[in-house]
Amino acid sequence: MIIGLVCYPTFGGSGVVATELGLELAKRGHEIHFITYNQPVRLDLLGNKVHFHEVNVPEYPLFHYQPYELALSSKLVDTVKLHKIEVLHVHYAIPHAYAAYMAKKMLQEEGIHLPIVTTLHGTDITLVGSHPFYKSAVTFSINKSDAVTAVSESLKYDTFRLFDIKNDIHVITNFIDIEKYKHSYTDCQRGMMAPDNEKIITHISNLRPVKRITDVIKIFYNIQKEIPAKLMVIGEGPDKEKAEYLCQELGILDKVVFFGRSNEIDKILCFSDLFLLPSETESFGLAALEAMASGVPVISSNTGGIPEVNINGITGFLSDVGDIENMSENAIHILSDEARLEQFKHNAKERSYVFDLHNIVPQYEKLYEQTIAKGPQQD
Ligand code: GMT
Repeated sequence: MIIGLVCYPTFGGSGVVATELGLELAKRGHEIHFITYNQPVRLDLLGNKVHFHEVNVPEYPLFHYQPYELALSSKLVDTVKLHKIEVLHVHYAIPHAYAAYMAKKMLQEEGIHLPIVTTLHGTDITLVGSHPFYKSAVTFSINKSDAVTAVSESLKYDTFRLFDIKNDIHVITNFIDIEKYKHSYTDCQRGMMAPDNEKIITHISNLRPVKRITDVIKIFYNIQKEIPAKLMVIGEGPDKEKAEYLCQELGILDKVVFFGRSNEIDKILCFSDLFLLPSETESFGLAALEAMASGVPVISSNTGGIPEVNINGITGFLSDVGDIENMSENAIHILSDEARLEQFKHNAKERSYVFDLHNIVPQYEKLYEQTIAKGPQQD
């Protein structure tokens, strides 16, 4: 198939999922066209099966806001015509599903049918999308998509709860490439980060308020009072400074490493003992799954799709959002006994196999085939 993929090209989970999906689809023989405003961060392998088309939005003094949707829908029309794209898969509803529908209508005028698959990722539904400013347009574009997927049962449920949706929603979960995580622990160069007696705790996110980064710091503060430990924080975002100030206030700045954005997530997870994800809401928690695939147990909040990934008492623990004490106790419980820690690490890795891309990517292929086969629908 010739497949167009629209996503955010940043470090966010939805962009990562779209990029890994495109790369795997290309390996499986499909021709992939990424259409977005920058080359996606994990897309370092352009070739005869993987192409990137940049959406440009030139500055113009009259525009207070640059009309990205307009530029995107125009670029979609041109790219679909030029490369004979058979199906367009958009990741994150806002504004991608809306721009895709506009492109579809423009192409229809020229007798070209463009089936659209929309994947809902999280805040496009739970935080941003359901805001009254966007809700009508998001509802419209989900209902106008030829197929809709959500990355967890929880997100599917939230979509029906928050919007008036007439379409089916298929749950196709996020995935990881298990092969990438088959490293041996001796390769990890753990000694560079911490002495052997210290445990390494990790948090990866875009450090936005929804991630509750100050909870991460407070949980770590409680842990290091009981167990020698270091905290690795990976990512950039609006709450980073707040986190740094809190570390200073608590006197633990020397025990916390802020890495910024990193393309070396696998290496950092390789030497981690525990992953913290105390988010306010999380439709899936791809970062937690990546940690588990590296054999790192997860201390998380019991919210959204996280319990579909992290199994309480097996691969880590789940606590109520904001229950720092419970999360700290659970972390200390896992870390304080070597045999127990090893068991949790083993369980986390085993659990991650369920989400291997070889189980998940064929579900997208099947959905594309079905959507193309349906042909144009009455609109
Ligand atoms: O909604 C966001 O935070 C952005 C989005 C992204 O682009 O990173 O994250 C969401 O999509 C990820 C990939 O499907 C999920 O793993 C994250 O759980 C989800 N984030 C939230 O629901 C907060």
